[in-house]
Amino acid sequence: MSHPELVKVKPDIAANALINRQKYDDMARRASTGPDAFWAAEAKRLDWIKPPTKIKNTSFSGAVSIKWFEDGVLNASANCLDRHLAARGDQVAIIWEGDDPNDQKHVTYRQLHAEVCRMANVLKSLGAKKGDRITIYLPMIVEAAVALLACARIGAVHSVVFGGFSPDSLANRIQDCDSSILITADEGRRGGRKVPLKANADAALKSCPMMKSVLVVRATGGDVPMQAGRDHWYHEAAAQVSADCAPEPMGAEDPLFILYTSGSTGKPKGVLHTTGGYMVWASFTHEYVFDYHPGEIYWCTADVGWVTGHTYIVYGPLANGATTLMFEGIPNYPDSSRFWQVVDKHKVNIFYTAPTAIRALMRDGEAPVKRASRASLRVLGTVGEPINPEAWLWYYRVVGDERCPIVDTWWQTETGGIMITALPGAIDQKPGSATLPLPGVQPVIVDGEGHVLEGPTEGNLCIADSWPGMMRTVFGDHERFVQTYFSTFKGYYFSGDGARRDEDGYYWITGRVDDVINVSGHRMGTAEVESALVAHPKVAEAAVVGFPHDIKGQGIYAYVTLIASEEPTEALRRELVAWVRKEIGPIAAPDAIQWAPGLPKTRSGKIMRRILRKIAANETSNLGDTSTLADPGVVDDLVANRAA
Ligand code: 6R9
Repeated sequence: MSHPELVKVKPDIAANALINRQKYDDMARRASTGPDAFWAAEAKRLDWIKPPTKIKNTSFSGAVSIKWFEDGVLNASANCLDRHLAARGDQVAIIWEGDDPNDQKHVTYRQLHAEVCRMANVLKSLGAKKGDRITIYLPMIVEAAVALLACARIGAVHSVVFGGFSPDSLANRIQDCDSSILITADEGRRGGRKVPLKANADAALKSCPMMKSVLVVRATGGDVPMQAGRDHWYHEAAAQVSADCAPEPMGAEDPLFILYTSGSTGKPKGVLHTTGGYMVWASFTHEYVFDYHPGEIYWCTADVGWVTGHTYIVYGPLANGATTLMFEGIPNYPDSSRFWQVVDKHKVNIFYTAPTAIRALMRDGEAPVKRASRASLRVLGTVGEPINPEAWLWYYRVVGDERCPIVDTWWQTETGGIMITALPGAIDQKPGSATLPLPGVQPVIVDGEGHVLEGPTEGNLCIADSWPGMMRTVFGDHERFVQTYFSTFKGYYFSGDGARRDEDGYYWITGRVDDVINVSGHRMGTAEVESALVAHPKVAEAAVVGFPHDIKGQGIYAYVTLIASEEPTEALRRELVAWVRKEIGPIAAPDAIQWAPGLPKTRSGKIMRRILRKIAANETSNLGDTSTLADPGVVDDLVANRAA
């Protein structure tokens, strides 16, 4: 599908941006020709207890060893808090916007520092020490950020488990990293409903004998049972300790956190990030990608349970002394104008969200957006999946009034931070393309045999050399780290994504390589077909998978959700097949279209294609684990209404 639009950097934005095109080119050159000098200079954005003298010491072959700034000593929480106190102690660090539009809080750097010290002291009183793993299972409340930073302060390794995960998933993650302290809350709030976190935790802990202490934050005031000796109310414990806690000196390569993420096989992997390189990457990318200027209000709508929340709600913005907004709610509660009401209320300058949210809001039309002025907005971002050009253009035109550049940021839990993205003042945008790599990132496209392809091409997206923010290992299983990321293409980090590079060197992520469909020997990105379907005015959302086909090898099976005012008809089905054929070509025409009132999505909004592939293949007797779906009921409907 060709989209001729090129959205050029606006001169006034370039003039005021931290990075213009000339500076970008210069940085990219210096980062590739002299990484040691480049990253030694960038490391100065942090406060080091002992500055590093060794910068890069990494190998992508053999046993794979990644070390950055290895003789440096620092503390992540001191970088997010203490060093800001003199200049901006009374500046708001966190604006918290509750699920209920009447609930809000403003927390200054000084207040946040005191609260983090208190929680750090409480954790110490429970016996926590450097290197211990602490699991965090919290809703989007200020204490979630406090908990991350309190762990970092005492050198404990946090493992955040998204509040929407089931007791079983929580238990598995606690067991895998052998954590002995859990920080949770009575309940969470989302979209006017309550999430029974403490009850889930109690259920999980039945199979976690290693768990010694549970710290419970009182969030809703709901009545929850407390187990004597094990469970402690946070507010009671915090009242007993001081608001001073010296930050633990940490080696740059000491672990900062573990975050579990799913791969195509096996149980979730504990992605391990360490302190120095991750913090440099978080600060570097947050400042430059969002063109963050002091005093601006920055809002990332992710949940702190995902890597986006770690890097772009907590560590990146706070390392940079920013004001970061934390939102407890959802995009359509109380109604689908909520995001834009919050933007106006708190005068948000930089807004970062997911394509799935944009597409959902698109369904409700422009009116809810136009009810807010959005005059404060300056930069818009997306993350999490490929954004189809239609959603991109809607975001650009309707939300940003064609005023705000869009940064489509490609990255992964494993990469620690953003890797490929436009920069607001430097890189012309193309709707649907993540555009160009950040300085220090060396993407390569590799064919199935591991040959690096040059020029305009398409293949497997790999990274040729290490960058400071990358994961260091899979917790407790370095061999799995090597196998998963470095064995498919020797000497390269393999992302698991496919990508196309165009004649301008721009990257277009085509989706997970495991989702590529091979139709009669032609490779087809599921994202491409979905993008075409979603471009149809009657289609709200679409998910496409391959299914076994006698003649073509694989056929294309499309699940289509129509906009609210449309009814599924045979005529419309034929119209959509013809539409895709026209948009991409005959090989992309779906073999089957199933009307789907809803798609099976994880709570982070990712479509669970594994299930869609099984339904498409008529293997419905064993759909596997559906417990992490936001709404498992969706699956029954899809099974019952398979397209013949
Ligand atoms: C940050 C995050 C990583 C996977 C990644 C890719 C997809 C993320 C994207 C994107 C296209 C973007 N992805 N950002 N695809 N364009 N801008 O989402 O981490 O949850 O680990 O997911 O998400 O497929 O491999 P994570």
